[in-house]
Formats: sequence, structure tokens, C-alpha cells
Amino acid sequence: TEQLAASMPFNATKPFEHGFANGVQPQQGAKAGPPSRLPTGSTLSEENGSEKTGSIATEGRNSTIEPLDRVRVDSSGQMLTTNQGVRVADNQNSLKYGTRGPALLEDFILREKITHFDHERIPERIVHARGSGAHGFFECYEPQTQLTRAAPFREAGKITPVFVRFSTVQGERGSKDTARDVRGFAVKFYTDEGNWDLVGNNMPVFFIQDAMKFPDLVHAVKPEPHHQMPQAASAHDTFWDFVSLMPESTHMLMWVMSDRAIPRSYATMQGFGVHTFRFVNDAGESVFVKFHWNPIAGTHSLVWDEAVKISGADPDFHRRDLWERIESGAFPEWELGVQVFTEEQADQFSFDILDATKLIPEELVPVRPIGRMVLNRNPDNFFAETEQVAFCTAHVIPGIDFSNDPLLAGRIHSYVDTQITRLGGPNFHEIPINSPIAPVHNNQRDGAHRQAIPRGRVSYEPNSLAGGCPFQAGAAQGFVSVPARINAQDEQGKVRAKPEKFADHYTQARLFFDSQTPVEQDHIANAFRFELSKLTVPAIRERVVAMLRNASEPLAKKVAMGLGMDPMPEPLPLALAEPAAPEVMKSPALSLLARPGDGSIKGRKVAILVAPGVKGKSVTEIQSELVKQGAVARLVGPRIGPMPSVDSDALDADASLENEPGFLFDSLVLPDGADAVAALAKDGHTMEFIKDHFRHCKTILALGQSRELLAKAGFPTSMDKSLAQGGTGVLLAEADDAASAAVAFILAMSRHRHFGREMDPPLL
Ligand code: HDD
Repeated sequence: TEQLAASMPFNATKPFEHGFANGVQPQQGAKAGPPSRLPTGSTLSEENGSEKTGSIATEGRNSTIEPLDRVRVDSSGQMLTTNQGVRVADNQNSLKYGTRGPALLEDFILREKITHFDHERIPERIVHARGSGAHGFFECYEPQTQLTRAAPFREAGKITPVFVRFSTVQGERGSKDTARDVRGFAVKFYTDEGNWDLVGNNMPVFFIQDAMKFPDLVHAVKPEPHHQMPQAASAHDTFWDFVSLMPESTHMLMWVMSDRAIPRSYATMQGFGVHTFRFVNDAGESVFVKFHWNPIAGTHSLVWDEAVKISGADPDFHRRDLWERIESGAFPEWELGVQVFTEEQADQFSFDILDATKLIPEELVPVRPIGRMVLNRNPDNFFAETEQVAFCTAHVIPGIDFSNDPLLAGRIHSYVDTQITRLGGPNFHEIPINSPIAPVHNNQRDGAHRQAIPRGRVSYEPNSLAGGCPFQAGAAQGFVSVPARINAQDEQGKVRAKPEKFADHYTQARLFFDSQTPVEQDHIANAFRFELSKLTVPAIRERVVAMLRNASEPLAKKVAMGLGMDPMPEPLPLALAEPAAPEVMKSPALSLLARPGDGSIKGRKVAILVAPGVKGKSVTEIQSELVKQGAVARLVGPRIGPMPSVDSDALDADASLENEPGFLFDSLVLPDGADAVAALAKDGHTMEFIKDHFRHCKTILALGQSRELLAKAGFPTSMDKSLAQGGTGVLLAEADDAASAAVAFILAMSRHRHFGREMDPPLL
């Protein structure tokens, strides 16, 4: 036996399992893979890294695919098996005693299948349950080593793989995408010095200042506990009750009532790290930093009426948009910008940089782009990747550090903690989507679902038996916290209290509102009106208006009028009678309309209506121009299928007026052709298409005779003149002039909306 043992381990892939380790090199069996890197007779050292935990990521390559390859399963051409790899002969019938007899307990195949099914669900995220994710990369523009030693920012052109998850906050996992809500914007950087999670939102401020209040906020905004309503909505009593008693939420409420809370696409919203973080360079010097993601496609939102309708026709609107953009190659892209400032500067600001309800106006500290992020690959499997990805604010790398923001402090605890319940134990970092590409070596052991097989008998430090490994990296290579000092006057000892500037609850709420364009201000007022009109307790409504009076009297007045509230309640008492004078009274950068983007129409959806008798040549011409520009141009007919054309081959409608309602599109083309126009005029859906496009201020192109449809839908005759000039985003053209019509249409589309024709209440 000894001879045999010395020459041949029992299992070539597990050579040390049977006690023959000493001096025996594993032999290469059929499944042994590359020769083992184990030093003979040793216990454990850096050399022993397994493929799972040990391979060092190659710089400058998108290696997210590589590490995940080991767990990808592709069943094409394969036989069905049990989880033990036993081939299954019959997947239709359970094992019974005779065809009409009882099912047998011994049917391990049935039992395994049902048991696994019974346990398929895991708890959804306590907040941000509804989300969508994608893979991509971050590319550094220039080295930032003067500011930070963080791995992604060390060299121009350096590529770091990322996984990003966007989410809503309030609704459950299956809720609609277009709720009025904050959007999560969480980025996991798989850097070669470990994983860094930048877990942000699409708004740069937050409702509360201290993590102590987070469970209260979430309990207030979630569906009310007695009847579990409303789903994916903040328009209910408990939310407004809570926030109206927390004046620090005023600034965030302005953002949430703005169109930011109903983005057109994940690709057209900004992202923010929210808190003040620190950059730390090789010399250990640190500066403060705020992170901004700015979309290349510009910031574009829905309008409320549209968002409500979309949530019925396509609750997956944002998920689908993200998926389709990536599948079609219109990759969503953002620039990462930083606001960098020193502690000395921070001390001079009129607000406290540790207060997450405050932002730093870009006019005070400019945003400097340092890299770009592109999302270019959809996940293989939603559950394995998007559901199981675990973002944690505690995941930082050398070069990134925290500030003393008390909201951030609570988050550093909360995220790791919540994954333990959600993902079933402390080894969630080993789930493929979470495992770093940097090697992992430590003495943490065991726990539910452990994947790695740590070798050797040493799981403690210091040790001599493993030559001291794994050893401490030291300050030059390892993570070192900034030895930040709290300034002298703050040496108060332990207190449960806030700094004084935190008590200025209204200055930045006013700054935000005053920095919006009139259209955006109207939308904010209307959103307050809508939400508050849903409340059943009038006193809450009044308290909100009383709060708004401190931020903006015109806004408060408008909201009060919309609610039939006259006279207005007295303003709420101020927590800080004389807040410091703000540095800027307006910050144009806070307006959504300030960021039109690159002017492209990539990823935009256009409905081209068709019907039998259509003038097909002009339709095809316009469609192909739109597709050339990266837009999705679909032919929508009274039914799907071929539509005979008077001047070309039949067109193929791949959507119908019924299955793809008009509000799902960004723009509308009405075709020429007498019979087609007559057929469309007979279908009430056509009028809904036109009314919704008109009401939502989208671009409409009417070719030839189809202008009759506009009149039938009730277009105001007063618009005839501006219609002729195309100034309102409604364009008239002749079918034989399709080429120039396409150019004008694309230009008008690139403006996204034509708010000049918006009316409250709507005209159509
Ligand atoms: Fe949070 C999830 C963003 C405050 C506790 N949060 C979560 C996600 C995002 C944010 C994007 C979803 C991540 C994903 O896609 O998986 N949260 C924020 C931002 C905040 C914030 C930008 C304020 C600046 N959060 C916050 C506080 C606490 C939490 C103050 C607790 C003290 N957040 C959580 C959580 C979640 C979470 C309970 C639920 C699921 C998860 O973590 O993984 O731990």
C-alpha cells in the first residue's frame, strides 16, 4: 500500500486528501489541470494559491469574464442530470407503483427537483429590492497618483472591470421601474488591489443626516404595515408624516419631487457617491473628494403622466432599456468626475461637508473628469449576478478612505451585515459575482457554503508552521486608515449630537429650487401637489407646506393653491435662526436641462405608424436614417404583419397599436397614403398615440396627408403657424421630401422634449 501511495494518490485532483501528502507531488490525472504549484511537504504559503483564490489579475484586461468562466454552465448538447451528475432518463413522470398507484418515497429524482425548487427564493434587499445590472469597465484618463494611490486611477488608459446595479428604493423586487423614487447607482470596481464598491444614488444628497434615522425613514416610506400599500410609491401618509417632522429632509424632497426621480433611462441619469470621501496618495497625504457620474447621453427624464402609463404597459421599462441598449451596441457611458478639496477649504464652507443633506455647488468646487465607465455586457443570469451581487460601502481599497459623515458610518456596518441574512452567511464574498480578482489570503475559516478549500493546518497569525504566511502587507502595500484628527474645538468626548451647521435645513433646498428652469420648477410643484393630494390626513399636508415656506415661498404658494389650501399655514420654526450666508445663490449645474448630452439619439425609440395603403418608400427612408443614428425605429400597425404599400414592397409591422402603446416611444412618425391615413383615423389607438406624444412634449413628424390625423386628435388650430415652422417639435413634411424631413426630425428628437407646448392641466 505504501508503495502504491507513494506513486499514485487516490484522486489525482485531490492529492492530499488521503494522507499521502508528504513528499508526494500530485500526479496529472484526467482532470488534474495544470501541474500543482504546491511546494513539497510545505503547509501553506503565497505559492499555494488555488485558481479560485490565487491568480493575480492581469492589468489592463477585462478579466471579469475570466474568473466567472469557471462557474458558467452551458447545457447545449448536454444530457439532463441530477445535481449529483446522474443522468435522468425521464423528466415527465414521477416513480409510481403502477401507472395508477401511489408515488414512491424512493424517487430521489423527484424529491431533489422539488426540494431545490422549494428553496429557490432568497430574501429580497430590504431597500433597493428592484434593480438591474450590467458588466463593463472603467478607463482612467490620466494618472491621479498625486491625489490617490487607488488602483483604478494610477495610469492613463488603465482598465478596471466593473459590475453596476441600478435600482429603485421603495418597491419590492417585482415592482415597476418608473415609480417616483430615488435610483440606486452602485458600482463594484474589481481592482487589482481588491474590490471597491461606490454605492451611490442618482441624487447627490440624502433624506437624513444620521444612520440612526435610517430604519425610521425606510419604515415610513415602505408600503404601510397594516395593509401593505402603496407599492413603489411615496405618495402616502406615513412617508410624508415622517419627512414633515424631519426638516433636514427638505433638500432631498426637492430632488425627489423633481424629474430626477423619473429618469428616461438609467443611461440618462447622473450618479453620485453622496458622502464626502477621502483620496489618499502614496505619501499618505489625504484630500476630500466627492464622486459624480455624468452620462454622455445627457440627463433626460420622463414626465409624470408618461411614467404612470408606462408602469402599466411595461413595468420593466428601465430594465428593458438597459438590456436593449447593451444588446444593440449603444453602450451606456458615463464620465467619472471628482470634486477635490482640502480640510482647510471645507472649514470655510457655509455648510458642513459631513452632512449628507448638503452638496457642494460645482461653482464652488468644479467637477473634474478623471475617467469613463462603459457598460458593454449583459449578465448571463439575473439571479446569479444581479440578485447575488453584494455592494458594501465598507469595501474600499488603498487610496480611498472615509470621512466622518455619520450617515456613512452606519452604512459601513449595514451593508455587510445585511448580506449575511440575504445571502445566507458570511461567505458571500465567495459568490462568483462578488469575489475579487485580487487574490484573497487570510485566516478566516468555515461558515455556511464555504467554497475555497484552504490548505494546511495553520489558520492563525502569528505562526511559524506556515513560515508566517499570510503575512501583513505593511503600510506600503496594505490599507492604512488616514490618521485624521478631529479639529481642536471639537474635542468634546462622546456625544449624541450634531454639529451646528447641520441645523441649516433650508438654504440648499432653496438653492436647488432657484437653480431650476421654470419648466422644472412647475414639475416640482406639480409633484408636491400630486403626492400631498394622496394623503388622508390634512395636518400632514399642512406641515409639508409649512416646511416648504422656509425653503421657497413661491413654491409653497403654488403647492398650497394646487391643494386648495388658503390661507397657508405659518412656516415651521427654524432650527437655526441665522444660517451662514451661502456662497452661491444659484447653481445652473443643478438643472437637468443643463446637460443635454452629446446630442445623439442613440437608444431612442421611434414609432412609425403604418397601415395598408401606406406610402412605404418614405417610411423606409426615414426608418433607415434613424437606425443609422443608433435609434430604434419600429413599424407599428393596426395589427402586426405585412402592410401593403402603394409605392414599394409591403412593410412588415413588428408592433401593433395595441401591444406597444404610444407612450413607450420617444417620438412619432405619421405616414402618408390616403388609405393608410383613413385606416389609422378609424382606430382610437392612433388618437391616443398622438395625444400622448403631444402631451408628453415629444417630437412628432406628420408626412403628407397624415396631418389630418393631428386635427382629428384635437391639435389646437392656434398652433398651425408654429406647426408649419416646426418650432414646437411637431413637424409637417411631404412624403417625397423624406430625406430632409428625416434630418429635421432627428435634430428635433435630439432636443428630447419640447416643453414649450406643455400645459397644466393638459390641453389634450
Ligand atoms: Fe443604502 C442598499 C445607496 C443610505 C443601508 N443603498 C443600497 C443600494 C444603494 C444604496 C444603491 C443598493 C445596492 C445594490 O444595488 O445592491 N444608501 C444608498 C445611499 C445612501 C444610503 C446613496 C445615502 C447616502 N443605506 C443608507 C443608510 C443605511 C443603508 C444610512 C443604513 C444605515 N442600503 C442599506 C442596506 C442595503 C442598502 C440595508 C439593502 C440591500 C443592501 O444594502 O445590500 O444595507
